[in-house]
Amino acid sequence: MKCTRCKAKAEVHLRAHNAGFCRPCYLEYFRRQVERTIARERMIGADDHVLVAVSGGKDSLALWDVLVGLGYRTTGLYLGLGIGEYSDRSHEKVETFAAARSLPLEVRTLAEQGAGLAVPDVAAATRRAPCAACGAMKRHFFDAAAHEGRFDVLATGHNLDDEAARLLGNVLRWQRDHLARQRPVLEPSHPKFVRKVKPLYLLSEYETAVYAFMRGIDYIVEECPNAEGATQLVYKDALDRLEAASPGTKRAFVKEYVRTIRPVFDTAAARDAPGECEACGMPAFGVLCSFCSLVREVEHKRARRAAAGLDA
Ligand code: Q46
Ligand code: ZN
Repeated sequence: MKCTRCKAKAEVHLRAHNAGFCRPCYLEYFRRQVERTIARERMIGADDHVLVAVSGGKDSLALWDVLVGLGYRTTGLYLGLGIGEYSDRSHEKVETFAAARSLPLEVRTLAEQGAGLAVPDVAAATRRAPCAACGAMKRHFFDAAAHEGRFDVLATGHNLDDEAARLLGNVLRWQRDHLARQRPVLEPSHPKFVRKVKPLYLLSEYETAVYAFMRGIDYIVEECPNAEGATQLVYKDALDRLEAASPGTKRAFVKEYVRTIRPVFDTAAARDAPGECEACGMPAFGVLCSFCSLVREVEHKRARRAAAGLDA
């Protein structure tokens, strides 16, 4: 196959776009896609300072790399989740990436926030699925870091496969609140929130993997050990089959949702503006934000175990 742009020998074939690219044209294609998405959705202003949440995986590091290439002012944010060797290795990848490019990086760890706050401990203490506990904690720390550092935008590396799987899950249960909030740009609903954007939401996992490979980005290939049990993978698998039978399905599913269907849910999203968490001061819909509720639950469990003489 030949490169669709320059007719050289193609190195990558994108069935969804019925196109092939040589290496230089692919990198250009990828950057242009991100650039156009940012412009079309008004994600990032020219003077904005962007906090990029990086996990050490291909998507977030590819995103950081593209944003830097497009000339945005960025700082990386790595949150250590305390998930054994996986967290140690992902931390290493992020540090190496930032150091090699002299990019500013902020590192926070759940362990330094208090005893028993690593993801596996919180999941065990609160009997939640690890990803549910992890999701609530990540959201809290990303929001808090963006607010404290006075950033304008928080960018995450969610790709097309993530968004399609999430959309399918929300549609299967008709979760109107979740559907209303599933958008590539989430404007702040409180002064302590910043705009949240997903510039890769129309680029597939395969496309970001190819970009990361071609750019020589050393990312963590292994998945988080908790990902295996996640329902999202079942949805991803179902969507992969649909995509194989009909290339372009995932992109149409997500793109048309955002363009034509999601606005229907705007009224569903119009809930009261959040108040502030009594414990940490970040926006919350109840007395406590969901992170501080989790922390309370963990503390209660620890206190009960200590009282029963189960802990040292
Ligand atoms: S890190 Fe956290 Fe993911 Fe691991 S525990 Fe689940 S949500 S799978 S992106
Ligand atoms: Zn709180």
